[in-house]
Amino acid sequence: MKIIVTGGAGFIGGNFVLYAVDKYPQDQIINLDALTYAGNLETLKPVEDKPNYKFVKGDIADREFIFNLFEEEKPDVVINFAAESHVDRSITDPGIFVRTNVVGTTTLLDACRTFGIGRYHQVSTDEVYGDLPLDRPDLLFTETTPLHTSSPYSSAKASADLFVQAYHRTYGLPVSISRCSNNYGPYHFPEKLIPLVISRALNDEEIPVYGKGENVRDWLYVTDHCKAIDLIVRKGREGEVYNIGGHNEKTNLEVVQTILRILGKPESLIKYVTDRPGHDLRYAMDPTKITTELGWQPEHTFETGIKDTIDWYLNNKEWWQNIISGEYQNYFTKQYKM
Ligand code: NAD
Ligand code: TDX
Repeated sequence: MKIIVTGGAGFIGGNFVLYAVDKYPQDQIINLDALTYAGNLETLKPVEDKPNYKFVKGDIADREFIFNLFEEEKPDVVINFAAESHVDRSITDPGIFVRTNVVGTTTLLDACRTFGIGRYHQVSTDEVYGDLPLDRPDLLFTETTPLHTSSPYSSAKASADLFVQAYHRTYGLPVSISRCSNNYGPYHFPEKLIPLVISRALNDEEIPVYGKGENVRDWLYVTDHCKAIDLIVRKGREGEVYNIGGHNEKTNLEVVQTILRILGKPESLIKYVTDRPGHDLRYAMDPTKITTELGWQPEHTFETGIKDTIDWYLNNKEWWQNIISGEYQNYFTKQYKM
């Protein structure tokens, strides 16, 4: 089987490529990535010489390039991880989110229609469902929860999901969609909460917490997400949406305090800063469908996953120090004014 993985130089796509190249030596994995600020080929070092792996630099919204690639490679499966993924950046500059997340997705769908495909899989997010109230722990997102987005990021992701479903209904394209909760783990870009806290705490720098730190996220270790996607692509039903999550709800403050405690750093590093505009209060996934239908179960709890993640950042300082020593500093100063 020949699989095009888009966004494979990013956090989740990178973890997926490392997993799939190793697990399926008989498959060909083509990693297609534009190498934006979030793409990093260092992540792929362990597989770069493997015979079943190939990297191609390119933009999923570049129609001519994508059509040429599909004509040449004739992939059996496309798994679309490529996206602009940071909510804060979408608030500053929505346009690129429309281009990559919406136009990029429809370009891939058109190429799949034109050249034929066994399965197109869209990697989506819990954020398409909007948010849940903090005082109703009984409420969870299911696959039938209406789409109700808050940020330019989630609106672009939801729009892409609607196109994927339209291409299934209108053209019969064999698609699937997964919507996962917040991921964490190795190779996570340090603009996102968990790697930002780990990297800054290790440097004894202030940690920005939005608002009162009361917002809740449902955390899943990245390899559990990758295994779920693999299952859906191989065994999931066409035209279906599958929610992915492991029932690991934490307030942001709990997450920050846990990391500081494990690292032996003081809570005085926490700095409460102006809240994110439109900040979603709570995400919580109901993964019953993927659990009962496909037998998926997460292997990590938050407690084991966060320890493994911190160990990874301690043992791979070069990976993240290279990032924060570059253009990232300008982003941080502009975003946080600190
Ligand atoms: P990321 O920002 O770490 O990586 C995105 C990758 O896509 C980068 O390698 C980047 O170079 C590439 N890319 C960006 N624009 C491109 C373009 N036009 N053409 C080709 N490649 C391009 O993102 P991530 O956190 O790994 O997220 C991957 C996917 O998973 C996204 O679709 C995201 O919406 C979804 N998701 C993320 C989370 C999470 O917690 N991070 C949770 C649920 C779903
Ligand atoms: O400096 C910060 N301080 C802070 O309090 C940052 C970067 C975040 N936060 C808060 C905002 C959120 O409530 O922490 C929480 C997590 O923030 P992010 O790491 O930016 O993730 P989130 O906005 O929840 O979105 C993530 O999960 C869903 C991913 O970035 C998305 O790509 C994915 O779809």
